[in-house]
Amino acid sequence: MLEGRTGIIFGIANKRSIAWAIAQRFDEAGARLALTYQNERLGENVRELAATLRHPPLVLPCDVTEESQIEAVFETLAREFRHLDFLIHSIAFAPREDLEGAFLETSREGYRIAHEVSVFSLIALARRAAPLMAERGGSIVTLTYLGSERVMPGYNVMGVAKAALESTVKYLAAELGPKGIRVNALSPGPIKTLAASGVPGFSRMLKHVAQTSPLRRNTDPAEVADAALFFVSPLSRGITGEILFVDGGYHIMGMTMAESSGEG
Ligand code: NAD
Ligand code: 0WE
Repeated sequence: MLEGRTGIIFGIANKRSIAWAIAQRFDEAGARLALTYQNERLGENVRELAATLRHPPLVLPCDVTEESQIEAVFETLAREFRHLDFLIHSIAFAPREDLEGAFLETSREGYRIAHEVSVFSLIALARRAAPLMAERGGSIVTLTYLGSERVMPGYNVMGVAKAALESTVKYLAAELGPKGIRVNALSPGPIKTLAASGVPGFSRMLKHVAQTSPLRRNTDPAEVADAALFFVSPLSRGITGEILFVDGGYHIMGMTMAESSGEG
């Protein structure tokens, strides 16, 4: 499905990363890939993972808070790929202190960092990707979470950042649509990744979703990867500015049967 297509994936930290599931799926589908890593500590992991793919990808450093690193990535892409068909943004960060305790105590710096890394980075990357996509069109996909529109205990400033991210998807989609570039978001249910490790109560959250979602199970990263493949393929050619839930239907529920019968 992606034979002859080129794209870049931001946000692989280790084998559990959602971005890694996407990279594997796209590699199987025949894409030519570039993968980026945040720092040299994670670069080691990413190079090892990259070596297991069928088509050897470009592997490049990119801390999205460093303008010079973003520049360098897109200079390499322009030189090596010429055209870019897709970009996957799978990056989020807020300082741990701001995800613990009271939302009311969110720090100015924590708020700034969460939005710079998790939201502004999408604008910065889309700006550089657009000229490389303009010739034959392209697809930009980011990862969001239900905590943008519903209050999830402890998600705090990340919820506010995801609300901004989803709005950013819509403004980018409106502006880039005339160039044939689509912009969409996937919204998975909770998945045990590095970004979820050490989140207090995460195991209970997984259990709750498995017990109450319509499909009665947790989200598999491979399901997110398949939906990402849909968004970068022509099957989704009529869709832009959309937030697609890949959460076993969890987000549609009001009250569950167990709760209404007093079991929950
Ligand atoms: P992950 O920790 O594997 O991925 C997060 C990535 O963000 C890491 O690769 C990390 O290196 C990168 N990152 C953080 N700061 C960066 C910076 N300054 N520059 C460059 N990269 C930076 O965790 P994940 O769960 O795969 O998260 C990927 C995306 O999926 C995030 O946007 C997250 O919000 C979203 N998401 C995760 C879940 C879940 O439950 N795991 C659910 C819904 C959405
Ligand atoms: O977006 C996320 C995780 C985002 C995240 C996680 C961390 C933990 C470690 C961003 N920054 C940090 N900073 C750290 O220092 N998810 C959707 C996964 C997640 O995180 C939660 C969740 C879910 C789901 C935090 C609280 C409640 C639910």
